[in-house]
Amino acid sequence: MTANLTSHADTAQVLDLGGTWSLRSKDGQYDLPGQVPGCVHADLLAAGLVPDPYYRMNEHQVQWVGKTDWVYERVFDVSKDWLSYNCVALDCEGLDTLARVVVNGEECGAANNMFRRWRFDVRQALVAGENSIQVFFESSVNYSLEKIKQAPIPHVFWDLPDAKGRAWIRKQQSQFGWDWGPMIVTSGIHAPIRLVALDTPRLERVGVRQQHSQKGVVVRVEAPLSQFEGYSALRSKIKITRLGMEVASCDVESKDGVLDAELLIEQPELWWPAGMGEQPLYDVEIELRDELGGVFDVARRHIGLREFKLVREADEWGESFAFEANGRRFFAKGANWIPADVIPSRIPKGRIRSLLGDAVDANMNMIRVWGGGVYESEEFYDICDELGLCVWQDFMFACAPYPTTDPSFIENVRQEAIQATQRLNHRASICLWCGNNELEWLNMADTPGNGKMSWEQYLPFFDFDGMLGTVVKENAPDTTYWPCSPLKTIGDRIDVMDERSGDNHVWGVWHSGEDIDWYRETAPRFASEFGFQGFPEPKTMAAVIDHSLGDGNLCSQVVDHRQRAGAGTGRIMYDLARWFKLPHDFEHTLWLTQILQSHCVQTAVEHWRRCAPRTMGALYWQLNDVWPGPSWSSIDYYGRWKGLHYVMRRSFAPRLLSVVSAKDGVVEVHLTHEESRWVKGRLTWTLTALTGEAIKSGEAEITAKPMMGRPVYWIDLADQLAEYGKSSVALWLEFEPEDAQDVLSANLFFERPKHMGLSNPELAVVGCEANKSGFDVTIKAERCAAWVWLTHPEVDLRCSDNFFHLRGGQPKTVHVKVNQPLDHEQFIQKLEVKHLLNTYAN
Ligand code: BMA
Repeated sequence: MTANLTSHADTAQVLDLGGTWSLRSKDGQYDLPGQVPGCVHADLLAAGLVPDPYYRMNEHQVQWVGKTDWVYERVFDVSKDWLSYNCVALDCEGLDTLARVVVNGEECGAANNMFRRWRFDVRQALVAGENSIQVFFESSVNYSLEKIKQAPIPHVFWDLPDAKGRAWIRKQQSQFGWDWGPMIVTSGIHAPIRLVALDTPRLERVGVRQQHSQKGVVVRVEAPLSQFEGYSALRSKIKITRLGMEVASCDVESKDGVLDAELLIEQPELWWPAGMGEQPLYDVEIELRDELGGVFDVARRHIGLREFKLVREADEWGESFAFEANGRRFFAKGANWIPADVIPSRIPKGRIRSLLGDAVDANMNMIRVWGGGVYESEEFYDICDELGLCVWQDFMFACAPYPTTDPSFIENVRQEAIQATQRLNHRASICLWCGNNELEWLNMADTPGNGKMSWEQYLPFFDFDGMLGTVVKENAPDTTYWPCSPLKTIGDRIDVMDERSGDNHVWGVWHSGEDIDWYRETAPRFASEFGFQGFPEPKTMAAVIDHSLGDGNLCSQVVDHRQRAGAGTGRIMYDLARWFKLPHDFEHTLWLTQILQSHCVQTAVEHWRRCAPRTMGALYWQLNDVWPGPSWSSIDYYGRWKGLHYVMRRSFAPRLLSVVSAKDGVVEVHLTHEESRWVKGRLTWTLTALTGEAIKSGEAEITAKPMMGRPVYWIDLADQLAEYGKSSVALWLEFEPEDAQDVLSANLFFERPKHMGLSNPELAVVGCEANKSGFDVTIKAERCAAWVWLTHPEVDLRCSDNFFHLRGGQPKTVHVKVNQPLDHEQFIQKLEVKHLLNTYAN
C-alpha cells in the first residue's frame, strides 16, 4: 500500500536526491560515503569506522559522533527548463536536526526540528547543468548543552550529563539515553529529499473528516490550494472507492483557493478496532483539474469509516475514561510503542509490520506512540489502519521541563504539531492526541526549578485549550486531545494514585517496590503505563556479550552497562526472591526474569479486565526494544517474543477465564469478555495434587454478561487446602462455551512458586509431526509442570502457546513455526522443552 502522498501530476518536475552522497566531518578528518535517507552513525558503521555501539560497551566509543558537526553533499544535474518554473523547491521530509542547506554555495534555508517537513525555495540558486548541494549538521549535543548555559531550564536528575539540554531541541528525546536504551544522538537526512519544480495549481494538503448518521457517512474533503492565482474555474473530481468499486463521487469547483466538498456513503462498511470487527478501508482520490479537464494535481488517502469517542462521564467510581468505537465501548488492550531502533536506518525491512502484527496476534487493539520517540512513518500508520490497532498518539515531549515560554520554541512546535495533525487526521487508527508523557506527574511545581516547570509555563502550551489543544481542534477536530499522560480530572491533577478519573501510570510495583499482588488492590480508570523488566533470552544476549570474557552474569560490567534503569537488576532480583527460588546459572536467570515479568504483568492485566467497566484500559510498558538489553518489553530487539508476549496473548484473549483466591479457601471464577451478548457454557474444574492425582472436581453451567466485573462462580476448597496444604495442590479449570467457540482454560496455584512442592514433572515430547510451517509438538508431564516453555538454540520459534502450566497426565500440542527451514531430525534433536524447576537446578 503506497503512502498517502500528494503526488504531483505530470505537470511538475520531481528529482529524487536520495542515494549515495559524500559525508565529511567538519574538521575534515572523516570523509566517507553517506546514505540518504540515513544518518551519520549508520554511515560510519557501514564504513567500519566505528564499532557496533550495541556490542558490549562500545556505546562509549561512539559518543564523539554525536558531538561532531557533519556535512552531507552531492552534485546533481538539472536541465535548462527547470529554470523556467515559477517555483523550484527543495522538499525535505526530515532533517535530523540542526541543518543549513546550501545550493551552489548559496544559503537556501535552515532547519531546527527533526519532526517537521521543510521546503526551501532554491529557484534563484539553481543553474542549468551541474549543481552542488550541501547540508550542514550542527551537533545536537553541543548545541543543547550550549543552549542551557545561555537559557537554563531546569533539567531532570536522571538525564545523562550530555543529555541535560535535550528539552531545547526538537529531536527524538530518547536518543539522549533512556532507562531502556543507549545514548546515540544522530544527525542526517533521515527521510526522502527531492527537488520539485512546479508552477501550476496544487493541492497543498488534504483534510478528510467524517460525519456518521442514520443516512450513512458524510465524508468531507477540504484542501487549500497553492499556486492557484491566475487560474479561474479550478475544478476537483473526487472519487471514493472500496476495493475498486466506486461508492461516491463528485465534481466541484474550488472557491478562493479552497476545495471543500461533501460526499455521502449510504451503506458504509464500518472500521472496527481489532477483535471487534473488520477494517474495511476506502480509497479517496482527489484530482485538481483545469476547466478543460487537464489534471494539475492528484492526492490519495486511505480512510476507515469509524467514529471514536473518549467517554468521560460521571459514574459510581468517579469519572469514566473509556474509548468507544462506532458507539461500542471497548476495553483497550495494548502496549506502549518506542522507536524500533535508535539508528532508524538499521530497522530491518518488515520489522515494523512484524511488531505490529505481533501486537494483534497477542489480541491487542491499541498502541500508544510514546512521547519520547518519534511521530512514526506512513508505513506504521498504514499497518495500524489495516490491522485495526487504535493509536494513542503522543506529541513528542517526555519526562522533562520544556522551554514553553520561549516564542521561537513555541512557534517551532506549533508548526510541528500542525504538520503532524494534518498528516494523520484522515487515519482510521488515530483515536487520541496526547500533549506529553508524564510532565504533570514528574515535572510540575508551583515555582520552576530543580527539574520542574510551573503551571504558568505549562498550561498555555499543553492544557486542553492551550497551544497544542488548539492545533488539534483546528487540524484534527474529530479527535480528542488529552493534555498529558497520566492526568486526573477529579481532585489533584497530578495525584496519580487517585483512581477516580483519567489515566494512570501504575508504577507501584516497579518504581515503588510494592509486591506484585498489590496490583489487585488497584482499579485505575485506564492504565496507560505499567510493567516490569525482563531480560532477553540467551540467544539475544549472546549477540552483544562475550562469555569468554566473563560477561555472562547478570551483574557483570557489560550486562550492568545494559541495565539503564538505575537499580533495575536489583529490583528484578528483589521481586524474583519474593516469588521464586534463585536460579542456578546466567542462562536460566535470563529465562526466570521473563517468567517473573510475565507473572507480574499478567496479574495486573487480568485483574483490571475483571474490573471492567470501572477499568477500561491496560497498555503495558513497553512492546518493543531499541537494542538488546533488559527492559519492560515483550518483544526483544531481534523480534523474539519474551515470555510476556505469549502470556499477554492469553490475558488479552477476547474471552478470559480466570480464577483468584478469595478468603478462607474459596476461589472466585471470572469469565471476562466485551462481546455484545451474554456468554453461556459449561465450567469443569479439578483440584489435583502437584504430583497429578485428582483430589476434587466439579462442573456447572455458568453465564457471563459483557464486562461483568464480578465472579460468575465460587468453589469452596477450604477443606482440601487444609488437608493437603496450599503448597502441594493446584486447581485446573475449563470452560466450554455453548456457541462452540474456543474452550478456555485457567489454573490457580495456592502458594508462591518458590514455596510450591513441585517435583520433577518428567516432562517429555511425546509427539512431533512436521507441518507446512513447522512442527506440531506434543508434550506431556507425569506431574504438574509450571511455566513450561519451548526454545531452540539455533532457530527462532513462534509457538501457538508458550510459558504455560501443564497439568500432570494432560498432553498438550503446541504448533511451532520456525524462522529457518529445518528437517525433523535437526529440529527435534536440539528442541528444548523447559519448565520452572529447570531454572532452580540441573
Ligand atoms: C515511564 C515511561 C518511560 C520509562 C518507563 C519505565 O516513565 O514513560 O519514560 O521508560 O516509565 O521507567
